[in-house]
This record gives sequence, structure tokens and C-alpha cells, in this order.
Amino acid sequence: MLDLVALGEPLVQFNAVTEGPLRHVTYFEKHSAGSEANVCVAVSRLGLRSGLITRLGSDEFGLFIYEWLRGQGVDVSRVKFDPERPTGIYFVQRSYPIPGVSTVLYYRRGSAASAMTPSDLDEDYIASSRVFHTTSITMAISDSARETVIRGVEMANRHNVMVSFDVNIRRLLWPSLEEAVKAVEGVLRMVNVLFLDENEAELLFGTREPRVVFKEAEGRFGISRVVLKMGLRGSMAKWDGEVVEAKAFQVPVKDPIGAGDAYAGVFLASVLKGHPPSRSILRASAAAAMVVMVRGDEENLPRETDLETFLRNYGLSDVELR
Ligand code: KDG
Repeated sequence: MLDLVALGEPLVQFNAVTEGPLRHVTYFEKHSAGSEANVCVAVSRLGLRSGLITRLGSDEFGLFIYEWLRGQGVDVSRVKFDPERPTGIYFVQRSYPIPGVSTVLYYRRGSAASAMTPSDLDEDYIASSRVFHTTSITMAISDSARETVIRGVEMANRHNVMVSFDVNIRRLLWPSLEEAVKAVEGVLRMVNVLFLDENEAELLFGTREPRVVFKEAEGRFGISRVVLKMGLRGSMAKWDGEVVEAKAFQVPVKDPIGAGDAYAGVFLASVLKGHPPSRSILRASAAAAMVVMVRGDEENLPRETDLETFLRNYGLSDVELR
């Protein structure tokens, strides 16, 4: 039995070693990334079992991701290789033109993962998990991938597997924001745990006010577990009637990409390990801070002991809750 099964596209990330516009960057560092894969690694680092459903190209980059994920303890038994299409990649430009902000350049159109279809879903595999996690990124990469997300969520619903959905709207991947919102709204009725940031809250619910967001999510879509990320102002969650919040940890930022996945993965893993929502949100916030201190989305995802050490450094240790 797995604790979390995710559906989505892993990508090779080429992260600029130096800051500034990519036209002048000479060296790039290679990392394994992609939102749902990041969540799988976050869960696995904390000692739980995760698995990824996806397609990779039968190429060097596909093998790199496959071996990396396997090395991180992620179950790759449902990863298929496509001999025709390449593994998706993207480049990260750091701190230009806005300091501390990264921008991305995707090369993923026609990728192996974009050719995913519902035939890639193994219902027994999904049914054997405690959580099914995906994002709107996978809904954006192709019509067949979007269909795969919808069928996967339906399967999870059929077997009472908790559906976790990170809104994660990537403007570059959608023809318009209206289309993104429409697609997201199409699955929300089937979602049990919703992660979103303030911009996404504004788009979906017309407000950034946490308590109104919680009320709207519950009233319109029946979602009683909502986690709202508010950047440097921290995060708030409503979890089955209980409202909890956590501050954002101030750390030196090398690359903010991957923070949201660290947050979602560690939040979910913490809940699955029996931590109360108040502790889960704090651990998630800590993990998000740890990840942005380096280039790459997955390298700094913490093990239990490192998460504890980080929290202890802020006087927030509580080991008996582990
Ligand atoms: O959340 C980090 C991801 O956004 C990054 O690794 C790439 O999955 C990715 C995407 O589609 O933007």
C-alpha cells in the first residue's frame, strides 16, 4: 500500500548557475523537477511511500529522472517510457529582472507526458493509496493529459482515496486564464484537499481574504480542507472546521521555484503521519523555506531529523508529535 500516488509530468530543470538574463548565462545545473514529482519526493523523504504515474521519453533525460526518482524511494512501477516523444525540460532564470524572483522557459510541448491518456491509469494502484495528488499543470499540457487527470480523480473518488489538488496555475501553459479557471472548476467538486495561493484565490473565488476563501470553497465545491499560501505573510488552512496558521520563515532565497510542492508534500505527509493541522502547516512552511535556499526543487526537501533541527533553530521543536 502506498501513502500517496501522484499524477503529473516530471521535467529536467536546467537552473542558471549565475543570476541574470539567460542570454548571458553560460552554465546550467541539471535537476530533476516537476510539481507532482516534487511532491512524491517530499513524501518519500519523510519516510512514507509515494508513487508517480507518468510518461517519460526513452532518452537520457527520461532515464535521469527515472533513476533519480527511484533513488529517492519513489515507486516508479507506473512510469512508462515513450519511444517517440522526448522528456520535457525547462530552464530557470534567476533574479532578473526582479531580484529574488525566478522565471521559467519551458521546452515541453509534445513531450512524452503530454501524450498520457487514461489508459496510463491503474485503478487498483490508485485505490491502494491513501492520497491521490495532482495539479492543474497536468491539465494544461494536453487534452489527453487533462482527461487523464479527470479520470484519475474519479477513480480516487470511487475508492474513497483522499484527492489532493494544488491549483498551480501556470500562465504560460494556458491559452487564457479563463480557460485555466474553467478547467480547475471542473474538478473541484471531486477534490478533498485544496492548495492554492492568493492570486489563485482571487481568480477562483474573487477574494484573497482567507476566511472568505474557505467559505467559498466549502459552499461552492464542498471542500472542507483548504490550504491558502500567502507568501511572506505565511499560510492559513481550514481543516474540517479548524482554522490554523503558520508564519513564513525568512531565509536567504536562491530560487523560489519548488516551494509550493515542498509545502504540499510535507503538509500531506505530516497529516498522514498523524500530526495535527497546526503542526502540519508549520512543518510545511519550514520545508518550503528550506527548499528555496538552493537551486533545484528537490535537493533540500527535508528528512525528519533535518526538519526538526530547522524548527528547533526557531524554538519550535516538538519532537514528541512526530
Ligand atoms: O512547482 C515547481 C514546478 O513548477 C517546476 O518544477 C516545474 O512542474 C513544473 C511546472 O510545470 O511549472
